Amino acid sequence: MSLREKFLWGGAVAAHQLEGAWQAGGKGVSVADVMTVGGNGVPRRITDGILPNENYPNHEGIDFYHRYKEDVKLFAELGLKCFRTSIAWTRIFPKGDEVEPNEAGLQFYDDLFDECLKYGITPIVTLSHFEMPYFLVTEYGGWRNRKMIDFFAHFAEVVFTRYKGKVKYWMTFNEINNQANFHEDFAPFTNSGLRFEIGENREELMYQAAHYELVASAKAVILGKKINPEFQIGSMIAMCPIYPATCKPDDMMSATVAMQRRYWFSDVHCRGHYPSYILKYLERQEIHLDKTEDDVMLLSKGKVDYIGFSYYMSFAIQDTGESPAFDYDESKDLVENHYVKSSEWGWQIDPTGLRYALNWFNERYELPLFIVENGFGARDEVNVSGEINDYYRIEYLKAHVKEMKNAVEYDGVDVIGYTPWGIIDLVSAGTGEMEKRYGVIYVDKNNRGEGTLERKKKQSFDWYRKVIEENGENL
Ligand code: BGP
Repeated sequence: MSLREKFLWGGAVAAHQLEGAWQAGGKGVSVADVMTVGGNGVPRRITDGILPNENYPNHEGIDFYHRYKEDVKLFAELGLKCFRTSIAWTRIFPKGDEVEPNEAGLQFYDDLFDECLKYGITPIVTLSHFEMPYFLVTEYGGWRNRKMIDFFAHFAEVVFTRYKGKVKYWMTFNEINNQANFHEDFAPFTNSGLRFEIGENREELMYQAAHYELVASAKAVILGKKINPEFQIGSMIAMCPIYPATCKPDDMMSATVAMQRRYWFSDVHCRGHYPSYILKYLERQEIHLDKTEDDVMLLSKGKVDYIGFSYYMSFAIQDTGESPAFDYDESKDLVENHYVKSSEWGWQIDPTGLRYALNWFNERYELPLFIVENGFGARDEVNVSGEINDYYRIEYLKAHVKEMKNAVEYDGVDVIGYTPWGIIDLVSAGTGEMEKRYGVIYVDKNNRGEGTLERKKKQSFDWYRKVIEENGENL
């Protein structure tokens, strides 16, 4: 058995990481426009609106807003069947709580989707990819506030209605489960717009915000199906499988618990209710969620059609004995896996883990799976002949595509498509820098914001073009 005939080979990006034009066409300020720049292990934070420097990376991005025609043409040359992007909420609702949408913002995505469709490229759209209107953070406290559910549902309804004839595949929240790692600053600040006060119970807030987001996601699924029953609306989960560091039974159990703590989000998305182990955990932690009967009903009715997920790396865990039984502490218990290599940013490279992840989802939910992010972040060099020989990226992608095929051919997993991350170089979400590159298309711009923004094909461009042309047959 080989890949589906109409397998969706594509590329993925997110609005705030490449569009730039942060104030064009009536766009409002999003959290992504006012975050600190990280790098060197420093997490990014939402500021009080004060920006770190005038070359703030997301403000210009790679200027995709003005150059999308040139870029979509390159995607067509690459042979992409689909293109995953997100809609910047602030282009449609600059503040987030308005009733009437901003027409110029809606028109931009109409034009972008038309341009893709012109070349037979299917748009795949995420509603909330690590951003939200900054006004909703300052005025309402972000997703700590139940009102977000209605603001988000209204946003979803408006874009579903507008693009119902152009977009079929949707995802609600990018990497919704990333916030499970609430000890760190970056993840909770992005989709959720949470700014923690000193002394606040971060964990409690995370679970509450996540609950509202899950209800909002379910509500969007229900609305979307009414607007167009053909819609396929998926979840988007950050999947980094957590292995036991050894076969010691307590390591094994720690890995099971760690997986539960990170991946219960997909249980709610796919099964329509909270799993028992999270309910027990919340009880033990004395976390009482604001969860109404209506919420429970919405969750049960708004189940997703497919599971979109990102896969970059795997983790390993050992039982340190320090964390209370079955309440593992991610910051203490994760360890390095000596069987795999790491990228410069410490991301553990593990292609087999992709097959493992595909099987994990398949066994658990038996839903179609869509690998909507996978890729290798590196500092690419342009050589004296002006070429970019990113053989390491080809090696990474090839190994992962092979494992994806193994999951399809040997394990019978239903995979809809594969969209490598950052198909064109863009601003890194984790660091805010340009020089952690993923693209098969290079963009001339450095961390200081200097460069011509010229696009150049890397060696991986031709490699990926051939993979698509042959539907992954000869890797
Ligand atoms: C995922 C995000 C993307 C993206 C990618 C790579 O978590 O969905 O937005 O940026 O990771 O991460 P980074 O940019 O930090 O290298």
